[in-house]
Amino acid sequence: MRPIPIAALFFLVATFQALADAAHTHKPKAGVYTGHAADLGEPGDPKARNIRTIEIVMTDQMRFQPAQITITRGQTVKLVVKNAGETKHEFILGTPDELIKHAAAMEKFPEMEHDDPNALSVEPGKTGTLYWKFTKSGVWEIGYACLLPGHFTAGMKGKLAVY
Ligand SMILES: [Cu+2]
Repeated sequence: MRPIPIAALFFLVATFQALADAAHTHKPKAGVYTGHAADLGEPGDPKARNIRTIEIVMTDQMRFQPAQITITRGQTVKLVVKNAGETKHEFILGTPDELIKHAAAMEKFPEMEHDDPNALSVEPGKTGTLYWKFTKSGVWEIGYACLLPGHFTAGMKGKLAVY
């Protein structure tokens, strides 16, 4: 058996660390939100004025309804996410890059729980609520997703546009 080159080991450790960081660290500094989904804005204040409510339904067909949402930049949104299925689903906000990396991590560590301001884990028949302030404009082909193993690859994702 050939020894594994040390450089490859460093690469593996660095990759794992990057995944772990992407998945679960928050480094707030000087009041600027730098946690999950920071490229989409920041956690919303439930007491903000002019909150827009958007209802999203999750199904066992591995779909979000609607599968696309459009938001005005600067708007604080109350996302009311109902699980209409008979299995658990998640609603996680993020950029395509973040969500794809995170989905890969979830395949390896299916028991990973999400307790983050950009994420909801919703039991069957229940409804979860998440407040988010969309401070950055852009169009993300994947802006929210369910990252439970198999769900993301089955198409459980939605498009996000902020103008
Ligand atoms: Cu799901």
